[in-house]
Amino acid sequence: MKKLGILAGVAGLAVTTMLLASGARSADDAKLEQLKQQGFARVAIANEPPYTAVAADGKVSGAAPDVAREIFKRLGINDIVASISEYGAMIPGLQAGRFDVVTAGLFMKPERCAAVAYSEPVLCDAEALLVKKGNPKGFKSYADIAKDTSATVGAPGGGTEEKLALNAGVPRDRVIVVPDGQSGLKMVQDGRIDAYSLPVLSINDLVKKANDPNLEVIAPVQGAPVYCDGAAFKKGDEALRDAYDVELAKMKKSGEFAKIIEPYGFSAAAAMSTTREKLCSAK
Ligand code: 6CS
Repeated sequence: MKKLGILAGVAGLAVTTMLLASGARSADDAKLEQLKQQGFARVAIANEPPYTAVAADGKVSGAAPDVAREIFKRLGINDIVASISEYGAMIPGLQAGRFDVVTAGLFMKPERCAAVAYSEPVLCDAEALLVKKGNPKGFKSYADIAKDTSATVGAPGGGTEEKLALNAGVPRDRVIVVPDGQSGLKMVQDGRIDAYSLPVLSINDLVKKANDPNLEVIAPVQGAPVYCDGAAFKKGDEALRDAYDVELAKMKKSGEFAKIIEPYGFSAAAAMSTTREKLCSAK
């Protein structure tokens, strides 16, 4: 056993030597140095405006990637390359090394905080329900949907709204996994689901673009908390996350953070009024 220990020690020394030779101040900075050499950070997004959006020409925008792009530039990483992922697949993809960071409006919740290394808060929002005009079933909360044994609600797979509906008592077979906003909108329009749930700004963006007078937005969903996301890094990449937080704090202080997110409808004050610690310990 002693021999194995000596071998591991020698290997570790070799890796650290190589990293320090590459310019990393310590083994901790290895990820930052790796991304600098890579020239871009691989980000996971959902393509859910205004959080994240991919145009027909492939251009990535949205409040979350725009903040990330600016911060990574300040860290010497010139660009971001985005992959679209279902919310439920983002954390496993991050842990498997498919992405370097999730910048998608992935809301901070204790179970997620245990699985990733979140930055400080970036985008905050309440929850909403998209229903037919007149809200025929009178939904104000997920509990209302649970009580109506014929009611169905659509939500992103592995997303917060799916969890909120299930926790409110909506049976699994009445919580319909919907792949994206356009599908959710169509399913409500066609009467295939009674409600579609996303954060308020996402639902409002869908409704504005749909221009359909037969739709109504119930917001905020009663009893659902206001959530905030952060950039989500892999456990072990805390040095990179900390470097990201230093730049995020500077941008919050200078007003540049507000300049990026507020045109999308987000409140800089909301993100600055809370912390990762509070959000990750919320009951
Ligand atoms: O964090 C989540 O799970 C939720 N966040 C956004 C921005 N949209 C839906 C998703 O369920």
